[in-house]
Amino acid sequence: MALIDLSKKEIHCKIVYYGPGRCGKTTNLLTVHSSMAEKARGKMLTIETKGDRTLFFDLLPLNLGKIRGFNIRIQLYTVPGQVMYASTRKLVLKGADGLVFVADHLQVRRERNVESLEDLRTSLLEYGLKLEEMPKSANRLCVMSPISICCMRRNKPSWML
Ligand SMILES: Nc1nc2c(ncn2[C@@H]2O[C@H](COP(=O)(O)OP(=O)(O)O)[C@@H](O)[C@H]2O)c(=O)[nH]1
Ligand SMILES: [Mg+2]
Repeated sequence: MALIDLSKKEIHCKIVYYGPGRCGKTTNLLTVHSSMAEKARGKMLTIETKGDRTLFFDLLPLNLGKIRGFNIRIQLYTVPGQVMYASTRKLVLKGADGLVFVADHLQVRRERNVESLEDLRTSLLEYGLKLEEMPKSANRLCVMSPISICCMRRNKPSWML
C-alpha cells in the first residue's frame, strides 16, 4: 500500500515490472529514466548484473512533484526474470501498489510469457492476491490496483513475430 509520511509530507508508491528474462524490463526503466527531467529522476540502480542479465533487481526512484502539498515519490522496480530467481521475485513484489507485466512480442517467446504470468499468479497467491481480481484486491500486505501489460519487441520484422 502507498506509504504516507505525514512528517515529511511524502507519499511513496512502488511499481514492479514483472516478466520473463530478457523481455525488456530493464529497457523500460532505462527509457523512463532517459525521458524524465533530471530534477524528477533519481539515480538508477542496477543491483547484481551479469552482462545484460539482472540477477537481483533494478530500482529507479522518481519524484513526480507535489499534489496538495505532498511530494509524490515513485519507485520503479524490475524483477530478475530467470526461472531460478523465484524467491527474489516474490520479495521484490511485496508491497507493490501497481504492476507492469512486460511481455515479449516474439512468437518464439510466447511460452516464456505464459510461464512468467503463471509464476506471477503463484507469487501473488502467496500474498493472498488473485491475478484476476487485482483491480479490487486488498489485504494486509498491500493494496494492488492497476496492472498494465507492456509488449516489447514490436519493432521486430513481421517474419519474426
Ligand atoms: N528490438 C528490440 N530490442 C529490445 C526491446 N526491448 C528490449 N530489447 C533488447 O533486449 C535485450 C534484453 O532487454 P532487457 O531490458 O535487459 O531485458 P530484461 O531481462 O527483461 O531486463 C536488450 O539487449 C535490449 O536492448 C524492444 O522493444 N525491441
Ligand atoms: Mg533486467
